[in-house]
Amino acid sequence: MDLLEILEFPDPRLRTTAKPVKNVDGKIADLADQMLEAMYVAPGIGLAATQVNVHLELIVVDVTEDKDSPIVLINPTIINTEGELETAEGCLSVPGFFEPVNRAEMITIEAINTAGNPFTMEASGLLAVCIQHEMDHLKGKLFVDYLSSTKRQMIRKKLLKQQKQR
Ligand code: K2U
Ligand code: ZN
Repeated sequence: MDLLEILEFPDPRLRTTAKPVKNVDGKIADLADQMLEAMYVAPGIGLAATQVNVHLELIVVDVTEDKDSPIVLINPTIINTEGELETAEGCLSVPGFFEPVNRAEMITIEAINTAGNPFTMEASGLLAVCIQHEMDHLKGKLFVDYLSSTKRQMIRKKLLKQQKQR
């Protein structure tokens, strides 16, 4: 099966608010597998369904060096945050740009796994940053929204120019 296509800023579809997954079935599990494949190939360490133009609350992450620890989060909610951490963030939907963004250093998340079972997990450091970044995607939010309008417009203009040259 072909790789899922990743939408690029300023595609308006990236601004769509995802809907909760009502029924965790084989189709959702297959979509998660396809998203993991697209993420590893990109390469990236996270991907939200919004980025592949599927507007459901589903994200996949794998921040490990060996790329052998995928986490699938369905209908994720953050129930606790602690601390603050600034990291240079990139995004597969904003290729070639990395800018500092402040996020919570530690988060506690409730979600559902692909077996349909609810679970709670804690994440800190890069994993916490990645999950918060992906959860922003589900709200139609991009890391460029944390930048000045001047910087965001500069990135928008450069990406539009690149897209037109394809
Ligand atoms: O949502 C995405 O586009 C995936 C991001 C996730 C991410 C962004 C910022 C900070 C951590 C994770 C991509 O993986 S960005 C590319 C990348 C690759 C390796 C390490 C960090 C960022
Ligand atoms: Zn992103």
